[in-house]
Order: sequence, then C-alpha cells, then structure tokens
Amino acid sequence: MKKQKFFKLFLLALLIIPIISACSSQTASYDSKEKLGSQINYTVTGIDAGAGIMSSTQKALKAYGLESDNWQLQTSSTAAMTSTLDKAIQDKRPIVITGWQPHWMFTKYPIKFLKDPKNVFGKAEHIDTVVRKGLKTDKPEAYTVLDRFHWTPAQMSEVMLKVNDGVDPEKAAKQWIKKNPKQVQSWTKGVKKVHGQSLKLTYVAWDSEIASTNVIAQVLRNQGYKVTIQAMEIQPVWASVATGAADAQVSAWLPKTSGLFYKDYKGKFEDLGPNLKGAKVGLAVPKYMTNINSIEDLKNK
Ligand code: PBE
Repeated sequence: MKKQKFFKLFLLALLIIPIISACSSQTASYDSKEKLGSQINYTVTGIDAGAGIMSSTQKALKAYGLESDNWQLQTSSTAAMTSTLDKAIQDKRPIVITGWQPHWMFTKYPIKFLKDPKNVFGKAEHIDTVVRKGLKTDKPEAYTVLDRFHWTPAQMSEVMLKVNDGVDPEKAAKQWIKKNPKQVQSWTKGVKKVHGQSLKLTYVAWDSEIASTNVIAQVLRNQGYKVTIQAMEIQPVWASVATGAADAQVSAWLPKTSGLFYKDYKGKFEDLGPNLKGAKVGLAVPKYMTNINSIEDLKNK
C-alpha cells in the first residue's frame, strides 16, 4: 500500500514539475512586434566589470539615449554570458550581449554585431604587444621575438576553439606551433637562443588572451626562456608592464577597448605594434532578431 501511494505521488511530481518550470521560465520567444526592451528587462548581458567592452557599452547606452530609457548593463563573466546566450538561443529568446571577435561565440552561435552609427565601439581594432621599458637592452632576443609576433583572427580563433573544447591552453599552443612552423620561424629567424633566462608575461584570462599569451610564451620557451605567465585583472596587467614587474603583455585592444589604460600609462611602456589586425568589439544579438540591426533599434523597436 505504502509503496503504491509513493508511486502515485511520484507520478504527480513528474507531471507537475515541468508545468511549474515552464511557467517560471524568464521570458518568451522573441516577439518582433513587441518592444524589445520590455521583453528582456532592458538589459544588456555583459562580462567582467574591468573589461573595456563594458565601459564602451556604458558609453553606448548614454550616447544612444538608452540609459534614460531604463537600459542597464549587467555585469557577469564571459562564461556566464555565453551560457546565458546558449540558453536564450536554444529557446529562441531575445538577448543583447557584449560581443567581440575573434571569439568562438561567433563560430558557435548564429549571432550578429549591431551597427554602431555613432562609432562608440570604433570600427576595426588591433591588438598590440606592449613591453616594459628597457626590455630591448636587457633581453634583446625576447624583444625581437615579441616584436615580430603576429597572427590572424582565424588563427587565434583556432586556438580558442580548442581550449573551449577542453584542450589545456599550453597543449593547444604547442599544437598550433607545430602546425605553423613557417610562421613561427618568421618570428624567431636569426634570434640567438638563450639558456634559462626568466621572462614574465601578464594577461587577463579572457579566451583571446589565454590563446595569444600561451602561444607566444611557448615560442619563447622554445627559444630557451623560462617563461611564467600570470593572469590578473586588466589594470594590474598594464601596471605590471609599466612598473617593470612584468616584461610584456600581448593583450592591448586598441584604439578604443584598452584605450583608457593606454592613455593612463603612456610613456611608461613601449608599444611594439599590432600582433593581430581585424578584431572587433560591439553589441551583438542572435540573427533571428531580424528587425534589430543597429544599436539605435534598441531604443525604437
Ligand atoms: N575583450 C576581450 C576585452 C579585451 C579582450 C574584448 C573582452 C575587453 O577589454 O573588453
């Protein structure tokens, strides 16, 4: 008897739980006839507070008159943002995210950048290699390799995707180096090998920076350096190179995204120029939001 009662309750639960969870699911599928803001609580889903894309988004909310329209930027992390994006796309729900390229989010999900007619995020960005003053005389071999380091958005994406698939970043870097000997040789050609000199690189644990920092660190290890890489917040990354606590960083998204730090620390570092061209930063939405194509549409549609 007891067993039967339990079984009935169990069946009831099986029936009720999905109904409850369906009712409490945050928002419905995207409805192009309804105002977008009210469908997503006037929220842009963002990443960690220190990221340049976050301050640019705040500027955009002001510039496009969205702030006065109750729009807000939600702080989280890249992992939380992409997981929210993943769920939204599964249910065809509306969502606005902070997006950038190179990143696997553009490979994995059908999303598009919103046009930015006021040019708040800037057009294309480049990622520069920034080294401490005096590196050229202290460690000329490392300086030369860092100065020559450059690759393409597609190459960076390849490493990022691997890491996203669960490959250890150092291993993914080694595999990329093995697959691209000519390119790596063009960075190291004629550079004398060293024997265990130490070298420190700092970076922020964003997917793009994990990829680039691990690749260049591994190339420098192959040149004989004892390279340590240390993850930290973006501001300490710039400070570490400015004070000489670190030798270099390869994560300066310019002119806009890291522009403030570039200005703040100007004169206290050496900019070796782009290691990657054709990066892009902005707001992005799923492609099924066909009537939302510009940041201006967030206000009007
Ligand atoms: N990002 C990735 C960083 C730079 C690299 C776009 C998230 C940012 O500062 O916004």
